[in-house]
Amino acid sequence: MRLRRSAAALPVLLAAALALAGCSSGPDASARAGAKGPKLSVSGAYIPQPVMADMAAGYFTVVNTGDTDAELTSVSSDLAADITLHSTAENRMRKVSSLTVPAGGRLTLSSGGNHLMLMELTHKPVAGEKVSMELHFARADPIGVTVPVEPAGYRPKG
Ligand SMILES: [Cu+2]
Repeated sequence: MRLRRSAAALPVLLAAALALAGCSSGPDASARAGAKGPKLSVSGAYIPQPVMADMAAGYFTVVNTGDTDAELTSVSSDLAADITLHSTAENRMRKVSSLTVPAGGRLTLSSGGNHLMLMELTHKPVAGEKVSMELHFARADPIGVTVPVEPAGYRPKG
């Protein structure tokens, strides 16, 4: 009776195993396997104290020590209802839908280059204040960052 029962259970187990195998065959499977995929960290984040009360910029660096590219797709914060990603080329900035954090490389947002544009501010940020942000990525988990507001002329060292 015992044998019969396990024999009957076998097709069910096989089906479950096949379903799992099907799940892990997608292109993102390596990202979930642990050792592979993007490995991200954020550093040097700051917001220059804005001149106007309705608009601010944000800068930071995302380092990817993993073996897969990630995409920064959006940023959210209590400070601003509308945060967009901008790139700068030939002194003109334009809104982009994502910015790539290359495998084994970095994405840099800095004055005169890629940046965050914060609009519809809930209040005017003042130097010394800390703003919490959440960075959202394709192929990687979101990262929460505490971002200091720096005086208007501030430039990061290095
Ligand atoms: Cu901009």
